[in-house]
Amino acid sequence: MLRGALIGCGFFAINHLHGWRDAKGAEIVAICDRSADRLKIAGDQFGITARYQDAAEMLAREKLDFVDIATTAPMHRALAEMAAARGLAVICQKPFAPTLEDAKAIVSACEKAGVPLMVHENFRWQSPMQRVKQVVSSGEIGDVFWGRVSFRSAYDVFSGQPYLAEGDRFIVEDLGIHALDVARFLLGDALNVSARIKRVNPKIKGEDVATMLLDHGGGVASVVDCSYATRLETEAFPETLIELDGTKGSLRLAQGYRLSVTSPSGTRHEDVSPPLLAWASKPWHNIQESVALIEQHWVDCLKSGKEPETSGRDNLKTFALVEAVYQSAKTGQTIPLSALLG
Ligand code: NAD
Ligand code: 89V
Repeated sequence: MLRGALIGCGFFAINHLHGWRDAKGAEIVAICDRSADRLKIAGDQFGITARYQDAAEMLAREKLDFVDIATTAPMHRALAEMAAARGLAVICQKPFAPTLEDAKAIVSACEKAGVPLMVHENFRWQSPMQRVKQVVSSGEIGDVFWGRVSFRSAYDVFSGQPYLAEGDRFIVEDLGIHALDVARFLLGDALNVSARIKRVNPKIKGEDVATMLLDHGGGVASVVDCSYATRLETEAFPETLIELDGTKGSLRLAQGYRLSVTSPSGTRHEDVSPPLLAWASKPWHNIQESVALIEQHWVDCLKSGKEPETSGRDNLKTFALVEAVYQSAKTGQTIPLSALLG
Protein backbone atom coordinates (compact mmCIF):
# COMPACT_ATOMS: atom_id res chain seq x y z
CA MET A 1 0.00 0.00 0.00
CA LEU A 2 1.48 3.39 -1.01
CA ARG A 3 1.63 5.91 1.82
CA GLY A 4 0.68 9.50 1.01
CA ALA A 5 0.44 12.76 2.91
CA LEU A 6 -1.91 15.61 2.04
CA ILE A 7 -0.72 19.21 2.43
CA GLY A 8 -3.56 21.73 2.50
CA CYS A 9 -6.91 20.65 3.98
CA GLY A 10 -9.11 23.44 2.62
CA PHE A 11 -12.22 23.65 0.45
CA PHE A 12 -11.19 21.25 -2.32
CA ALA A 13 -8.98 18.90 -0.29
CA ILE A 14 -12.05 17.23 1.20
CA ASN A 15 -12.70 15.82 -2.28
CA HIS A 16 -9.10 14.61 -2.43
CA LEU A 17 -9.55 12.76 0.87
CA HIS A 18 -12.77 11.11 -0.32
CA GLY A 19 -11.03 10.09 -3.54
CA TRP A 20 -8.05 8.66 -1.63
CA ARG A 21 -10.39 6.65 0.57
CA ASP A 22 -11.82 5.05 -2.60
CA ALA A 23 -8.41 4.56 -4.30
CA LYS A 24 -7.06 1.04 -4.53
CA GLY A 25 -3.39 0.72 -3.56
CA ALA A 26 -2.80 3.95 -1.63
CA GLU A 27 -3.85 5.63 1.58
CA ILE A 28 -3.36 9.03 3.17
CA VAL A 29 -1.52 8.44 6.44
CA ALA A 30 -0.83 12.06 7.46
CA ILE A 31 -2.29 15.49 6.82
CA CYS A 32 -0.96 19.01 7.16
CA ASP A 33 -2.54 22.45 7.27
CA ARG A 34 -1.33 25.69 8.77
CA SER A 35 -4.81 26.15 10.17
CA ALA A 36 -5.58 24.09 13.27
CA ASP A 37 -9.29 24.34 12.46
CA ARG A 38 -8.92 22.93 8.95
CA LEU A 39 -6.67 20.18 10.29
CA LYS A 40 -9.24 19.16 12.87
CA ILE A 41 -12.17 19.18 10.45
CA ALA A 42 -10.36 17.01 7.88
CA GLY A 43 -8.66 14.75 10.46
CA ASP A 44 -11.87 14.07 12.37
CA GLN A 45 -13.92 13.49 9.22
CA PHE A 46 -11.46 10.97 7.78
CA GLY A 47 -10.08 9.46 11.01
CA ILE A 48 -6.50 10.57 10.31
CA THR A 49 -4.55 11.05 13.53
CA ALA A 50 -1.14 12.08 12.18
CA ARG A 51 -1.75 15.84 11.89
CA TYR A 52 0.82 18.60 11.36
CA GLN A 53 0.75 22.36 11.02
CA ASP A 54 4.23 22.36 9.51
CA ALA A 55 4.95 20.46 6.29
CA ALA A 56 8.71 20.16 6.92
CA GLU A 57 8.03 18.50 10.26
CA MET A 58 5.57 16.08 8.69
CA LEU A 59 7.98 15.08 5.92
CA ALA A 60 10.77 14.58 8.47
CA ARG A 61 8.68 12.38 10.76
CA GLU A 62 6.42 10.32 8.51
CA LYS A 63 7.39 7.37 6.32
CA LEU A 64 5.90 8.36 2.94
CA ASP A 65 5.87 7.46 -0.74
CA PHE A 66 4.19 10.62 -2.05
CA VAL A 67 2.74 14.00 -1.13
CA ASP A 68 -0.45 15.50 -2.47
CA ILE A 69 -0.23 19.31 -2.46
CA ALA A 70 -3.68 20.91 -2.32
CA THR A 71 -2.76 24.40 -1.16
CA THR A 72 -3.32 27.39 -3.42
CA ALA A 73 -0.60 28.10 -6.02
CA PRO A 74 1.73 30.47 -4.11
CA MET A 75 2.93 27.59 -1.88
CA HIS A 76 3.29 24.92 -4.60
CA ARG A 77 6.94 25.50 -5.49
CA ALA A 78 8.32 25.55 -1.93
CA LEU A 79 6.32 22.48 -0.92
CA ALA A 80 7.08 20.50 -4.09
CA GLU A 81 10.80 21.25 -3.82
CA MET A 82 10.76 20.21 -0.16
CA ALA A 83 9.13 16.88 -1.04
CA ALA A 84 11.41 16.25 -4.03
CA ALA A 85 14.47 16.91 -1.84
CA ARG A 86 13.29 14.03 0.34
CA GLY A 87 12.87 11.75 -2.69
CA LEU A 88 9.07 11.76 -2.51
CA ALA A 89 6.79 11.61 -5.54
CA VAL A 90 4.68 14.77 -5.89
CA ILE A 91 1.14 15.62 -6.93
CA CYS A 92 0.47 19.32 -7.25
CA GLN A 93 -2.96 20.94 -7.67
CA LYS A 94 -3.63 23.28 -10.58
CA PRO A 95 -2.76 26.03 -11.32
CA PHE A 96 0.71 24.51 -11.23
CA ALA A 97 2.36 27.67 -9.84
CA PRO A 98 1.96 31.46 -9.80
CA THR A 99 4.40 31.83 -12.73
CA LEU A 100 5.71 29.73 -15.61
CA GLU A 101 9.20 30.16 -14.15
CA ASP A 102 8.08 28.53 -10.88
CA ALA A 103 6.31 25.73 -12.75
CA LYS A 104 9.48 25.00 -14.75
CA ALA A 105 11.50 25.02 -11.51
CA ILE A 106 9.17 22.41 -9.96
CA VAL A 107 9.55 20.17 -13.02
CA SER A 108 13.30 20.56 -12.90
CA ALA A 109 13.51 19.85 -9.13
CA CYS A 110 11.48 16.65 -9.51
CA GLU A 111 13.44 15.51 -12.57
CA LYS A 112 16.76 16.14 -10.77
CA ALA A 113 15.51 14.20 -7.74
CA GLY A 114 14.20 11.43 -10.04
CA VAL A 115 10.70 11.56 -8.55
CA PRO A 116 7.40 11.37 -10.46
CA LEU A 117 5.38 14.58 -10.64
CA MET A 118 1.73 14.93 -11.63
CA VAL A 119 -0.38 18.06 -11.81
CA HIS A 120 -3.90 17.43 -10.50
CA GLU A 121 -5.47 18.57 -13.79
CA ASN A 122 -8.67 16.62 -13.44
CA PHE A 123 -11.16 17.95 -16.01
CA ARG A 124 -9.94 15.60 -18.76
CA TRP A 125 -10.71 12.76 -16.31
CA GLN A 126 -14.42 13.64 -16.15
CA SER A 127 -16.22 10.64 -17.61
CA PRO A 128 -18.05 12.73 -20.27
CA MET A 129 -14.62 13.98 -21.49
CA GLN A 130 -13.25 10.45 -21.51
CA ARG A 131 -16.24 9.33 -23.61
CA VAL A 132 -15.72 12.19 -26.08
CA LYS A 133 -12.07 11.19 -26.41
CA GLN A 134 -13.08 7.56 -27.04
CA VAL A 135 -15.42 8.61 -29.86
CA VAL A 136 -12.70 10.77 -31.45
CA SER A 137 -10.13 7.96 -31.16
CA SER A 138 -12.55 5.45 -32.71
CA GLY A 139 -12.45 7.46 -35.97
CA GLU A 140 -16.27 7.64 -36.11
CA ILE A 141 -16.27 11.36 -36.98
CA GLY A 142 -13.06 11.20 -39.03
CA ASP A 143 -10.17 13.62 -38.56
CA VAL A 144 -11.19 16.49 -36.32
CA PHE A 145 -10.47 19.87 -37.94
CA TRP A 146 -12.39 22.24 -35.63
CA GLY A 147 -13.40 22.29 -32.00
CA ARG A 148 -14.98 24.35 -29.26
CA VAL A 149 -14.54 23.84 -25.53
CA SER A 150 -16.96 26.03 -23.62
CA PHE A 151 -17.69 26.72 -19.94
CA ARG A 152 -20.29 29.47 -19.36
CA SER A 153 -22.00 30.05 -16.05
CA ALA A 154 -23.13 32.58 -13.46
CA TYR A 155 -22.49 30.23 -10.51
CA ASP A 156 -21.26 31.94 -7.35
CA VAL A 157 -17.86 30.26 -7.25
CA PHE A 158 -16.60 32.88 -4.77
CA SER A 159 -18.68 31.55 -1.88
CA GLY A 160 -16.53 28.38 -1.68
CA GLN A 161 -13.31 29.92 -2.98
CA PRO A 162 -13.24 33.57 -1.84
CA TYR A 163 -9.59 34.02 -2.93
CA LEU A 164 -10.78 33.83 -6.56
CA ALA A 165 -12.27 37.34 -6.25
CA GLU A 166 -9.01 38.83 -5.05
CA GLY A 167 -6.32 38.07 -7.64
CA ASP A 168 -5.35 40.23 -10.64
CA ARG A 169 -5.98 37.12 -12.73
CA PHE A 170 -9.09 35.01 -12.38
CA ILE A 171 -10.99 32.96 -14.92
CA VAL A 172 -8.23 31.95 -17.34
CA GLU A 173 -5.82 31.00 -14.56
CA ASP A 174 -8.42 29.17 -12.46
CA LEU A 175 -11.01 27.72 -14.84
CA GLY A 176 -9.86 28.40 -18.38
CA ILE A 177 -6.78 26.33 -17.54
CA HIS A 178 -9.04 23.24 -17.36
CA ALA A 179 -10.73 24.06 -20.67
CA LEU A 180 -7.36 24.70 -22.34
CA ASP A 181 -6.14 21.34 -21.09
CA VAL A 182 -9.27 19.65 -22.47
CA ALA A 183 -8.60 21.31 -25.86
CA ARG A 184 -5.06 19.87 -25.83
CA PHE A 185 -6.45 16.48 -24.76
CA LEU A 186 -8.94 16.35 -27.65
CA LEU A 187 -7.14 18.23 -30.46
CA GLY A 188 -3.45 18.01 -29.58
CA ASP A 189 -0.94 20.60 -28.42
CA ALA A 190 -1.40 24.22 -29.45
CA LEU A 191 1.21 26.13 -31.45
CA ASN A 192 -0.22 29.66 -31.17
CA VAL A 193 -2.99 31.38 -29.27
CA SER A 194 -4.81 34.68 -29.47
CA ALA A 195 -7.30 35.84 -26.87
CA ARG A 196 -9.54 38.56 -25.50
CA ILE A 197 -10.50 38.86 -21.84
CA LYS A 198 -12.93 41.06 -19.91
CA ARG A 199 -14.18 41.69 -16.39
CA VAL A 200 -17.96 42.00 -16.13
CA ASN A 201 -18.54 41.51 -12.38
CA PRO A 202 -17.48 44.79 -10.70
CA LYS A 203 -17.06 43.06 -7.32
CA ILE A 204 -14.01 41.03 -8.35
CA LYS A 205 -10.49 42.07 -9.32
CA GLY A 206 -9.64 39.78 -12.24
CA GLU A 207 -11.29 38.93 -15.55
CA ASP A 208 -14.39 36.73 -15.58
CA VAL A 209 -14.81 36.29 -19.35
CA ALA A 210 -12.30 34.94 -21.88
CA THR A 211 -12.39 33.98 -25.54
CA MET A 212 -9.37 32.11 -26.88
CA LEU A 213 -8.45 30.89 -30.36
CA LEU A 214 -5.99 28.00 -30.48
CA ASP A 215 -4.00 26.92 -33.52
CA HIS A 216 -3.26 23.20 -33.21
CA GLY A 217 -1.26 23.05 -36.45
CA GLY A 218 -2.21 21.71 -39.88
CA GLY A 219 -5.16 24.13 -40.09
CA VAL A 220 -6.84 22.56 -37.03
CA ALA A 221 -8.26 25.25 -34.75
CA SER A 222 -10.35 25.46 -31.61
CA VAL A 223 -12.24 28.12 -29.72
CA VAL A 224 -11.99 27.87 -25.96
CA ASP A 225 -14.37 30.18 -24.12
CA CYS A 226 -15.26 30.62 -20.51
CA SER A 227 -17.39 32.98 -18.46
CA TYR A 228 -18.71 33.42 -14.96
CA ALA A 229 -20.88 36.31 -16.16
CA THR A 230 -23.35 34.29 -18.22
CA ARG A 231 -26.90 33.90 -16.91
CA LEU A 232 -28.56 31.05 -18.76
CA GLU A 233 -32.09 29.65 -18.72
CA THR A 234 -30.60 26.60 -16.95
CA GLU A 235 -27.39 27.12 -14.96
CA ALA A 236 -24.75 24.84 -16.45
CA PHE A 237 -22.12 24.78 -13.67
CA PRO A 238 -19.79 22.91 -13.77
CA GLU A 239 -20.34 21.38 -17.19
CA THR A 240 -17.80 21.80 -19.98
CA LEU A 241 -19.53 21.68 -23.35
CA ILE A 242 -17.78 20.35 -26.43
CA GLU A 243 -18.28 20.77 -30.19
CA LEU A 244 -16.06 18.89 -32.62
CA ASP A 245 -16.31 18.77 -36.41
CA GLY A 246 -14.52 16.00 -38.27
CA THR A 247 -14.08 14.94 -41.88
CA LYS A 248 -16.77 12.24 -41.53
CA GLY A 249 -19.14 13.77 -39.01
CA SER A 250 -19.44 15.79 -35.83
CA LEU A 251 -19.92 15.51 -32.11
CA ARG A 252 -21.74 17.72 -29.62
CA LEU A 253 -21.63 17.39 -25.83
CA ALA A 254 -24.54 19.58 -24.76
CA GLN A 255 -25.88 20.76 -21.42
CA GLY A 256 -27.33 17.91 -19.37
CA TYR A 257 -24.48 15.59 -20.39
CA ARG A 258 -26.21 14.88 -23.71
CA LEU A 259 -23.80 13.58 -26.33
CA SER A 260 -24.80 13.50 -30.02
CA VAL A 261 -22.57 11.89 -32.59
CA THR A 262 -23.24 12.36 -36.28
CA SER A 263 -21.45 10.05 -38.70
CA PRO A 264 -22.16 8.70 -42.20
CA SER A 265 -24.60 6.25 -40.59
CA GLY A 266 -26.73 8.99 -39.00
CA THR A 267 -27.00 10.65 -35.61
CA ARG A 268 -27.04 8.79 -32.31
CA HIS A 269 -27.49 10.11 -28.79
CA GLU A 270 -25.90 9.03 -25.54
CA ASP A 271 -26.52 10.08 -21.95
CA VAL A 272 -23.00 10.53 -20.61
CA SER A 273 -24.02 11.74 -17.13
CA PRO A 274 -21.27 11.08 -14.62
CA PRO A 275 -22.10 8.71 -11.76
CA LEU A 276 -23.06 10.26 -8.42
CA LEU A 277 -20.46 8.73 -6.10
CA ALA A 278 -21.64 7.94 -2.55
CA TRP A 279 -19.76 10.92 -1.10
CA ALA A 280 -20.49 13.36 -3.96
CA SER A 281 -23.20 15.97 -4.33
CA LYS A 282 -24.72 17.71 -7.34
CA PRO A 283 -23.74 19.80 -9.23
CA TRP A 284 -20.11 19.08 -8.18
CA HIS A 285 -20.36 15.30 -8.77
CA ASN A 286 -18.80 15.61 -12.23
CA ILE A 287 -15.66 17.20 -10.80
CA GLN A 288 -15.68 14.96 -7.73
CA GLU A 289 -15.67 11.81 -9.86
CA SER A 290 -12.72 13.15 -11.84
CA VAL A 291 -10.76 13.60 -8.59
CA ALA A 292 -11.21 9.93 -7.73
CA LEU A 293 -10.25 8.91 -11.28
CA ILE A 294 -7.07 11.01 -11.47
CA GLU A 295 -5.97 9.78 -8.04
CA GLN A 296 -6.41 6.16 -9.11
CA HIS A 297 -4.44 6.99 -12.28
CA TRP A 298 -1.62 8.33 -10.07
CA VAL A 299 -1.53 5.13 -7.99
CA ASP A 300 -1.54 2.97 -11.12
CA CYS A 301 1.28 5.05 -12.65
CA LEU A 302 3.41 4.96 -9.49
CA LYS A 303 3.03 1.18 -9.32
CA SER A 304 3.73 0.56 -13.01
CA GLY A 305 6.40 3.24 -13.48
CA LYS A 306 4.32 4.89 -16.25
CA GLU A 307 4.37 8.68 -16.65
CA PRO A 308 1.05 10.24 -15.53
CA GLU A 309 -0.98 11.77 -18.36
CA THR A 310 -0.81 15.18 -16.75
CA SER A 311 2.80 14.93 -15.62
CA GLY A 312 4.57 18.14 -14.65
CA ARG A 313 6.28 18.28 -18.06
CA ASP A 314 3.00 17.74 -19.87
CA ASN A 315 1.23 20.38 -17.80
CA LEU A 316 3.83 23.02 -18.69
CA LYS A 317 2.15 23.04 -22.12
CA THR A 318 -1.24 23.81 -20.57
CA PHE A 319 0.25 26.31 -18.14
CA ALA A 320 2.15 28.09 -20.93
CA LEU A 321 -1.15 28.47 -22.78
CA VAL A 322 -2.55 30.37 -19.80
CA GLU A 323 0.44 32.71 -19.84
CA ALA A 324 0.12 33.13 -23.61
CA VAL A 325 -3.58 33.99 -23.28
CA TYR A 326 -2.80 36.83 -20.85
CA GLN A 327 0.01 38.08 -23.10
CA SER A 328 -2.24 38.00 -26.15
CA ALA A 329 -5.08 39.79 -24.34
CA LYS A 330 -2.65 42.49 -23.22
CA THR A 331 -0.89 43.04 -26.53
CA GLY A 332 -3.56 42.09 -29.06
CA GLN A 333 -0.97 39.82 -30.69
CA THR A 334 -0.99 36.10 -31.49
CA ILE A 335 1.47 34.41 -29.14
CA PRO A 336 3.56 31.42 -30.27
CA LEU A 337 3.88 28.81 -27.52
CA SER A 338 7.49 28.15 -28.56
CA ALA A 339 8.36 31.60 -27.19
CA LEU A 340 7.31 30.45 -23.74
CA LEU A 341 8.31 26.82 -23.74
CA GLY A 342 11.65 27.28 -25.46
P1 NAD B 1 -8.31 26.77 0.28
O1 NAD B 1 -7.75 28.13 0.54
O2 NAD B 1 -9.70 26.48 0.72
O3 NAD B 1 -7.38 25.67 0.95
C1 NAD B 1 -5.98 25.73 0.95
C2 NAD B 1 -5.51 25.23 2.31
O4 NAD B 1 -4.08 25.17 2.27
C3 NAD B 1 -5.88 26.18 3.47
O5 NAD B 1 -6.59 25.45 4.46
C4 NAD B 1 -4.53 26.71 3.97
O6 NAD B 1 -4.50 26.90 5.37
C5 NAD B 1 -3.60 25.57 3.54
N1 NAD B 1 -2.19 25.98 3.38
C6 NAD B 1 -1.70 27.01 2.66
N2 NAD B 1 -0.36 27.04 2.71
C7 NAD B 1 0.01 25.99 3.50
C8 NAD B 1 1.26 25.47 3.93
N3 NAD B 1 2.42 26.05 3.59
N4 NAD B 1 1.28 24.38 4.71
C9 NAD B 1 0.12 23.79 5.09
N5 NAD B 1 -1.10 24.24 4.72
C10 NAD B 1 -1.16 25.32 3.93
O7 NAD B 1 -8.14 26.52 -1.27
P2 NAD B 1 -8.94 25.47 -2.20
O8 NAD B 1 -10.13 26.14 -2.76
O9 NAD B 1 -9.08 24.19 -1.50
O10 NAD B 1 -7.90 25.35 -3.42
C11 NAD B 1 -6.68 24.70 -3.27
C12 NAD B 1 -6.10 24.41 -4.63
O11 NAD B 1 -6.98 23.52 -5.31
C13 NAD B 1 -5.96 25.64 -5.53
O12 NAD B 1 -4.76 25.54 -6.25
C14 NAD B 1 -7.17 25.56 -6.44
O13 NAD B 1 -6.97 26.17 -7.71
C15 NAD B 1 -7.33 24.07 -6.58
N6 NAD B 1 -8.68 23.63 -6.92
C16 NAD B 1 -8.78 22.72 -7.90
C17 NAD B 1 -10.02 22.25 -8.30
C18 NAD B 1 -10.09 21.23 -9.40
O14 NAD B 1 -11.14 20.90 -9.88
N7 NAD B 1 -8.94 20.70 -9.82
C19 NAD B 1 -11.19 22.74 -7.68
C20 NAD B 1 -11.04 23.66 -6.63
C21 NAD B 1 -9.78 24.09 -6.26
O1 89V C 1 -10.85 24.28 -10.57
C1 89V C 1 -11.11 25.10 -9.72
O2 89V C 1 -10.22 25.54 -9.03
C2 89V C 1 -12.49 25.60 -9.34
C3 89V C 1 -13.63 25.31 -10.22
C4 89V C 1 -13.73 23.88 -10.65
C5 89V C 1 -14.92 25.76 -9.60
O3 89V C 1 -13.39 26.12 -11.29
O4 89V C 1 -12.38 26.98 -9.17
